[in-house]
Amino acid sequence: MNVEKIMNSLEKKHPGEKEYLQAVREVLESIEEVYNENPKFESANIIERIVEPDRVITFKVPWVDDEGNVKVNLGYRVQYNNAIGPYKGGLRFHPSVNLSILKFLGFEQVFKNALTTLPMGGGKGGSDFDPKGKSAAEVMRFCQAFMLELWKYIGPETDVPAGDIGVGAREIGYLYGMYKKLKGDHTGVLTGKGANWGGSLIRPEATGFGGIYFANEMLRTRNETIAGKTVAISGFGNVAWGAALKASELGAKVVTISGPDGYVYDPEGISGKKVDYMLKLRASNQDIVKPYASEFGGVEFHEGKRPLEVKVDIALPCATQNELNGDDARNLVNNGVMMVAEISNMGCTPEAIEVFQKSNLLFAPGKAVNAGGVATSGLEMTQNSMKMKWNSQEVDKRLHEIMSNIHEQCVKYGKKADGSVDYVKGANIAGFLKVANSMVDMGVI
Ligand code: 2IT
Repeated sequence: MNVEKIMNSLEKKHPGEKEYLQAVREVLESIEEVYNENPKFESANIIERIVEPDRVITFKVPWVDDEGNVKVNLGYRVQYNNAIGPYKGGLRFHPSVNLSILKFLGFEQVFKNALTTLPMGGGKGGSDFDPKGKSAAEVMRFCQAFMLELWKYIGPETDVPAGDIGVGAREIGYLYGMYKKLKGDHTGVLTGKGANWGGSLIRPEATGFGGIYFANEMLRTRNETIAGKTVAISGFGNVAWGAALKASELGAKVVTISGPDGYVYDPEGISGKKVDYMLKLRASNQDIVKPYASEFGGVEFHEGKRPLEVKVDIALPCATQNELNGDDARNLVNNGVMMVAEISNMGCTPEAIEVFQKSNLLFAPGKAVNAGGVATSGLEMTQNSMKMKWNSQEVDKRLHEIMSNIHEQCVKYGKKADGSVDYVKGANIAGFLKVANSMVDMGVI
């Protein structure tokens, strides 16, 4: 395999798809060695097959706003790879959504899902719909219109969507309701469902909880734990909430959360009712964190700034792709940060990752750290097909085991000569081998 040659040809085929090209390059650079050691991959041309999605479905979504205006958004589903199970991955509703972003997310999802130990292929979808400021009725009408098209392409053994940025329990409810009406059966075709109608306990918390379990495993390699550490979290949505909840429960002090408007610095630590308040912030649909500062005393709000400038022991990006750049990384390193774990998908730029890897700190990528979310979606699928429901201890125990297993896989494939772990390489190789070997087994299809 010649990484530059493949990248050149992809850049020609998919000009301007920068997030997609970034995600592919990272994986190819990690797996080059194992790929070249296994001639069966080259003879099956796995590389050209794995970098392209199986198919991309795009559609228009017309809907009517509260004033009676007819609006049109774009809808997508990228069915990336189903070698090890049905396509599985979230839906993102955000004005930034485009094909490049969904292809990068789908590509990441393929390897992430392989790491979870569960039988799930990779996919992703969404829309450029902006939920900010929309009424509940508008969100419902949009979700219904979106599903009116999407339902033809999904199913419990075909493709199982879930939430991502802008798609939470409420949106999954509206999407599921429409699917059920159109299809006429009550199957587990979406995950992240409500607890009363097929959803798994712990699914809302799972991405953040899993991220903290993984972070603790990383710290354990240095005989440390998260207890007593100061933590900067970016974002304030579902993922940031779960991470803040578990980190504070385990005795860490979470000092920041952030939104598009800036970040709050709470030196007392964000725990208890302050973590609960994050849910209110989210539910207000305003996409801002400033109200936190007026709700609680002794808090600073830094308008237009990002929380990575704060001196902390641990940084957990929990917002969106490329939110942490080279300057942020140098800042964190100069401030003596000991660990950066991406809980957002591809939260760090390649330059930031390079800075981290050159210093002696612990760094791990989103596809390993945040896999607890989709893993618990997998556990929801298991419960749905058994027509059973596990209690939260059962789900949490399995989530814990899965995160430890992912950590072990990263160590197995990412251990360096000096004993430290390259988690980027470890996660990419472990995920790749599982998917690539399955593709080889199944022939050229
Ligand atoms: O990025 C992710 O892994 C998710 N948004 C969760 C996907 C899922 O199917 O639960």
